[in-house]
Amino acid sequence: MLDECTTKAHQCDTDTTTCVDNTDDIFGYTCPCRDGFLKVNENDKTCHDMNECNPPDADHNNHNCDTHATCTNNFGSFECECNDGWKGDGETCKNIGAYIFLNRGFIRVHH
Ligand SMILES: [Ca+2]
Repeated sequence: MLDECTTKAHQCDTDTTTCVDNTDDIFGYTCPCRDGFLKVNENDKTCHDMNECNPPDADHNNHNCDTHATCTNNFGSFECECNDGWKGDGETCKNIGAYIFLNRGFIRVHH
């Protein structure tokens, strides 16, 4: 069996796909997309960045930003950042006023 993936004889784009050897056949391999990438055509050996913030369809609507966060697309992933007046990691944003109220007694203000 020829394993194009380990012999580097494949044409998969290593930035956006992973090479998977076709074990059913002497020749052949596929290039499934890495997470966060999509193919235009089934047999493409290159994938394109998925814009998680503005997904092409409901199946890819998988960003997990808080409703009070801004989603920013980047190559292979995306980022969530809480909007002004909100605080958190972007996946969960709390109103700053409520945050201070809930934590009174041991208020720590992060900048
Ligand atoms: Ca992306």
